[in-house]
Amino acid sequence: MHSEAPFNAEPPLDRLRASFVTAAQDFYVRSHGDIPKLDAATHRLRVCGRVDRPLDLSMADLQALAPQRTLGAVLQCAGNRRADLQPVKPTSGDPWAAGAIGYAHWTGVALHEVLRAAGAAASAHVAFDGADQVEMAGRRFRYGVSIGMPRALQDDVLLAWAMNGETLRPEHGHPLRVVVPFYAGVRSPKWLTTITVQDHPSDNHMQQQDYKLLPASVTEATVDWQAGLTINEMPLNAAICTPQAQARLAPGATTIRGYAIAGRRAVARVDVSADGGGSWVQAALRHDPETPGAWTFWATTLDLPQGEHELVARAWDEAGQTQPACAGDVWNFKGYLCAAWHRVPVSVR
Ligand SMILES: Nc1nc2c(c(=O)[nH]1)N[C@H]1C(S)=C(S)[C@@H](COP(=O)(O)O)O[C@H]1N2
Ligand SMILES: [Mo]
Repeated sequence: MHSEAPFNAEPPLDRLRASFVTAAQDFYVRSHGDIPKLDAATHRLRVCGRVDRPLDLSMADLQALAPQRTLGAVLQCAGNRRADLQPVKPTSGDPWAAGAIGYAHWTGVALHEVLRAAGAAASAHVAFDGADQVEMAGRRFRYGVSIGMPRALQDDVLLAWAMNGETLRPEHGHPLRVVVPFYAGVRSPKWLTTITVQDHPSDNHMQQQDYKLLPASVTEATVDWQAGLTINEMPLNAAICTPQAQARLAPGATTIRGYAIAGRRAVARVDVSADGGGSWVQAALRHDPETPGAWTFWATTLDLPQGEHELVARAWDEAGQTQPACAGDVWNFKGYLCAAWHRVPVSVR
């Protein structure tokens, strides 16, 4: 647990790696304010802005509006693996290890069906509001973000009420959340109350002044948020889940296990090193070819002699791209998108 209020927690990595589908109770929670207590029986979803027919829907109305669909998708915080950046230089934000990620089956209706029912104009952006109040930068406001209309119209963007076949838990957005596969978790608002079709991105602090990628030279004091890259698609990444950092192992065969993710491309290869990247072996991969939004699990067994070792993992995607070697290459003061080689020191004796 990183903090109790707001509630922020991630599972131990061995537990995360134990199941291809992450159980709801093991799924990381990232919240910016208090978890609102909402009642599905009285909850309303408003669809407004540049639409011909503004909607004010109960959960039952929403469920009757379009066919229900279930899809598998990874959700990942842009701050996943931030802890690996902090030894380079401190950053703001909680020191997430590699557990601010999970894979679940989400059930709901496609956002584009709701936009069509409302007669959404050919506007550029779709903004979302959550029911939670966030306190940031000395202000108190409702959580809000937006995505571009082209992404909003794709089939895989869901308004979801269930996770792994069960009603959403309060901490994961009960009774309704957005799921935008491949995008950073921040664009998948929980406790959804309002969808606004508009010609500009959300002017909410969350969209304008947070979750942006800035160069290493920029600090909290000098930041020009408009110059930052809005974090949407998540980069190629891989993490070692077992053994865990600082593990003491017996000499001999040790199985190294982890996950890898390549966004819309497939993970083509995962290399594992027991000598800090001096030499590599290729791990066996487990994909779900039916589900582009799923992650890849990988494993390999290495013979580790006595001594101190730095285990390293790096993934390659179908385009032959791989990850940067050092956390220092990707450091930024907000601590986002740490996709450097994952390095795990272990001692064998
Ligand atoms: N309303 C609301 N939605 C939110 C957040 C939030 O604080 N409030 N946090 C976002 C962030 S940064 C992430 S990473 C994901 C986390 O989803 P989870 O807690 O279900 O894992 O929710 C996103 N949606
Ligand atoms: Mo996040």
